[in-house]
Amino acid sequence: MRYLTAGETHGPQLTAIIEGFPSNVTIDFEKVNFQLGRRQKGHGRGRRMQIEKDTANIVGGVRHGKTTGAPIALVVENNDWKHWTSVMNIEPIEGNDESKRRVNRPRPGHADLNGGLKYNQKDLRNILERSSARETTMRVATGAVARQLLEAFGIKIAVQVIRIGDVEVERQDLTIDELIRITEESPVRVVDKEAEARMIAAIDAAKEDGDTLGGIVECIIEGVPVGLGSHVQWDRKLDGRIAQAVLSIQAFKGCEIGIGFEAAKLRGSKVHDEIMHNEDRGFYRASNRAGGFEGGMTTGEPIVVRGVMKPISTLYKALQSVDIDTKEPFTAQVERSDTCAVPAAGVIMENIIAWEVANAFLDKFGGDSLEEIRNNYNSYLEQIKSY
Ligand code: EPS
Repeated sequence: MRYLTAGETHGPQLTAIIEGFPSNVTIDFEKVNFQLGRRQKGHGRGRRMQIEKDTANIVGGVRHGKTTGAPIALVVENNDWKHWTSVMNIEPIEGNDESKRRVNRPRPGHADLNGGLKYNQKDLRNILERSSARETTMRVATGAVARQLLEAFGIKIAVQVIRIGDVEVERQDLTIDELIRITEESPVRVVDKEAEARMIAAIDAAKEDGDTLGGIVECIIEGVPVGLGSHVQWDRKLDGRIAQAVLSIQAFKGCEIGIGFEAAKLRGSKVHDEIMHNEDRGFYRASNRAGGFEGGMTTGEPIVVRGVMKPISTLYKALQSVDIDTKEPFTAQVERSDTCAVPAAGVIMENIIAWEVANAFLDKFGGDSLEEIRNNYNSYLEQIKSY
């Protein structure tokens, strides 16, 4: 299974095509739109989110509510397009730099300068329009389709923000259902009310100063069977695939699985999870510091992944840059943006991980239809039971 996305942040629409999705999976359109709505939320978002009301239009591959096995085509319209029809016109237009909203002062931390040099573009708008995190809309939409396959097998996914700037949440012992319910009600997607208030204050203070804030998000997936991914080849290791997907999210700079970087400080006896067995559960681990992976394969314990998002690089208090025409020092061009998109980034990470897990699920259980996959899945569970 694979997908591609296309479209610019201020263009008419965003598009995605999913190839290789099995047939007979019920697709609930509201669930796709629910995920898109979650991605738009969060304290710290800018004015653009008041313009957009993202809803996906499925224009291929689904008939009478079920997938047919054909490529699934998804489209999300940009409401903001109506303000950009001339600037983003596909036909040549007359006008000066100002009317074309040409960008010639690259913003540090963005793709602007590298992209301009690489693609030989003297208007950096041609880079920023595609590098914009607006593209994550389609990554959430494709993940929201893929997670409906996982849901058919009882797999549950949750995400929580665990840090924004220097504010960290106090950990609580919650079930995945409680985690989903509580974070959904929080404007910064946390379970700790005290940290929530401090995070909101930190975002407001950064906004006041024309600055931005990053953070850490944590995703948990429960109900995944043992043996997704494989140790036999580097690009079949599912933890590695997840890390690649996480680091491909705009502004993500780090990814940890399980206790992650903490493992460097501890002895092996405090890192590895002891193996247990009982009649009910079969094989299981006494702890889950490995975050659900050993040898690039799922252990059957919950998958735990953290991602680090850097502060958004579009600053109202612009940083030092160089004009690409004159080569003179200038402050970077100021573009409208968000102060903090960490809560939204959590939703993005959750859905892109859902995609990776669904992909590994299909690698393992194969099949072109849901029925064929279910047969393979059930017979594998039988095999595991009698191992
Ligand atoms: C973004 C800049 C802002 C964000 C955008 C990502 O957009 P604009 O330039 O139109 O104000 O709002 O995020 C989204 C539009 C979105 O849907 O998440 C950027 O430069 O990456």
